[in-house]
Amino acid sequence: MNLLELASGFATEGTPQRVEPLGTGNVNATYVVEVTGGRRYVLQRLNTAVFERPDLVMANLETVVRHCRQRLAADIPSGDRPPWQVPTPVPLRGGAHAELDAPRHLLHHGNGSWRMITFIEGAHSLDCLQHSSEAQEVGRALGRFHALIHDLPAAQLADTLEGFHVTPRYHARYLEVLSAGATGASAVAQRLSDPQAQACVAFMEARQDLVPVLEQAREAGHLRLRPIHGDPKVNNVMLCNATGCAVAMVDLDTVKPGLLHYDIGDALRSGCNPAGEETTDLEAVSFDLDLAAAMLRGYLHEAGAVLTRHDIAHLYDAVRLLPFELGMRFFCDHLQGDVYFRVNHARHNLERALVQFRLAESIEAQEPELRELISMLCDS
Ligand code: GN1
Ligand code: MG
Repeated sequence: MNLLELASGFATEGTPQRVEPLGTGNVNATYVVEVTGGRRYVLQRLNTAVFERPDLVMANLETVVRHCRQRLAADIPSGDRPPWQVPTPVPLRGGAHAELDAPRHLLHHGNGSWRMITFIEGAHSLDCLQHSSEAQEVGRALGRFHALIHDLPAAQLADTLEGFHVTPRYHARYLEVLSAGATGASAVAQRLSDPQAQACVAFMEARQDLVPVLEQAREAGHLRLRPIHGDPKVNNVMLCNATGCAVAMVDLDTVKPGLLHYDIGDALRSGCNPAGEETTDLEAVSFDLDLAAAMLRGYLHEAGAVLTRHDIAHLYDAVRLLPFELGMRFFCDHLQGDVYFRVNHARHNLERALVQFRLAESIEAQEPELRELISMLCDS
């Protein structure tokens, strides 16, 4: 079955005419489908090596979308901004092509699980930010999203990605892979012999104390779990073409209880490195304090009231930890032979890891300024 045939399994308003790859997601394969009449939709093949239960992913998505829609319906519209939009799953067309036990939004074909989601029209996303105005909107988007989902009951969501953002778990896995590579002539050992891989190993070894900072604060009762987006990287924020205002957050597969710090750290690590996470020019990688200030300002404008004294005290740690964690995830995946993140070439995940570690270093080099910025913004 080709992509157009797959697309026609869903109840679109019009007949699918064209399918093209969309975006730069590292996990699912994503396409945009145009139907007669001009409407567009997002078609995705879920990566079942990552999301082992696509049925539960779709059930969660339905729950999150329903909750956001109810909240938005009760909201007083703010006249000066375009309305907030929610990407919504499209049901299967009369059950066509679906296996009998498939949920109403999932099309099983071969060993793939496909779903369709509405396209946010009149908006675009950015892979890298250049201007403070963009960063402020990304911050507002995350704050708005947190405000929308803050009362989503955890019991309504299945945990479809256990251990997501729990840094000590990634670290434990990394240490296992590392020790597997310490002996013999395995593929892991061979990858570890590369000088850039050795630099990654040394970088992480020097920062072992960083690994448990957030989880320890959670265990001590200083930070508590709340519903989060989980993957708020900058290109998951849709900005209105006409006004530049944030109008949606997409990629809602990882919404579940977590620490707000995972989200805030992830938005800052992805948005405040103007070179972007796919650059191969390590010298160009740095953490931009002006972008960070604008993003935090935007976030606080929408959601500042929910941050406690302890939350604020751990913001710097979060901003430093998230690029470190992602670098470790990329590097570990490189050592294991790229089983999680989609890659274009054999060193791709190693290169991505080096970018994140360089970013973490840039954050460390600006620690006093960043701490000062956080306290200035949060105390005002
Ligand atoms: C993955 O699929 P995508 O590209 O939106 C990953 C995030 C990483 C991101 C880095 C479920 O997100 O955690 O931050 O790559 N998503 C998952 O680009 O692991
Ligand atoms: Mg994602």
